[in-house]
Amino acid sequence: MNTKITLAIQKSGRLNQGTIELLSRCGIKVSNGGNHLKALAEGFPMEVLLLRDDDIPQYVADGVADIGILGLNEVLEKGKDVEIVRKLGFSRCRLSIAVPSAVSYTGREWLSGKRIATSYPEILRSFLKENSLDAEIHTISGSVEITPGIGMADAIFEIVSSGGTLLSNNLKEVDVIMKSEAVLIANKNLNQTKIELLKKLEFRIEAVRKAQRNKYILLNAPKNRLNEIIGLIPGMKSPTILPLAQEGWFSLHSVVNEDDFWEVIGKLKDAGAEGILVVPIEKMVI
Ligand code: PRT
Ligand code: ZN
Repeated sequence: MNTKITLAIQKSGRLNQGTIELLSRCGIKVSNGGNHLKALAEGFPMEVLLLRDDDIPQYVADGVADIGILGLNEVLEKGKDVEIVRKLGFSRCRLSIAVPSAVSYTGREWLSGKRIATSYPEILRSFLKENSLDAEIHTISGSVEITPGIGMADAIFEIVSSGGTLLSNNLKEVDVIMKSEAVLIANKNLNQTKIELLKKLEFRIEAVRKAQRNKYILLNAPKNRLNEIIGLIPGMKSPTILPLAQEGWFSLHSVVNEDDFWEVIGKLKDAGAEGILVVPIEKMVI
């Protein structure tokens, strides 16, 4: 019986580096495979298929690959029958409507009767349907942003990340339709052995993601304000407190969530904390 799980990843492009990095943090080393379709993975019973991202949903739906990593936008566009297992937190972008800068976009009804260029016709189609809008969809693969400038479209529906491409084409983002990031997808009929392997992989990914979302914080606190300072740190359970050689001072260690980070740091300083050190966490299992 095959005791390996087959993972499909993008061969080259925007997702490739983030995917290889995530796997590496999970202790899985993937050789780049040269020109080959298959690559070997070390550190996990896994076989890796290197594909164009467009092909990954079909491979996973058919069971040629058991699982895959690609952008949520591509999964939704292809509409294949696969399970979206979890978000992975990299290759973040959004799919937006953009119009020429001079246009006054009054709201979604402005799109009625207009020509919209996109490389995501299916996502656009369902958005138009949901909003009862009737617009002409022009499907284009690549350089969608130039189409309004050459009179081919009135608006575009495209991936936006920094917004630089829109700006350099005299376009403005007027409506964010969906947010996307890399996701892990799976075939819906995995056997028990493969389900177990997927769970093991998810466990590793979760530990890496948690670590990425948190920082380890060390600081010195005067005894008379210790309780106040402890109260400011939403730690894992409770912070570690160690006495310093200097009388009346303690060293305090804890974990702070990325979202609360700057606010907490500011409050700690105001409460008399000194020598604050913030360090990245490699893995986190709680
Ligand atoms: O060859 P293959 O088919 O595998 O790759 P691809 O050319 O289809 O895709 P690729 O590698 O360009 O992108 C893969 C995935 O990365 C996408 O499906 C998204 O999920 C994600 N992603 C994240 C992006 C971007 N950011 C991005 N900025 N995909 C494309 N872009 C393009 C966008 O199309 C637009 O033209 O970058 C431009 C906008 O960028 P800003 O920064 O100027 O706004
Ligand atoms: Zn592609």
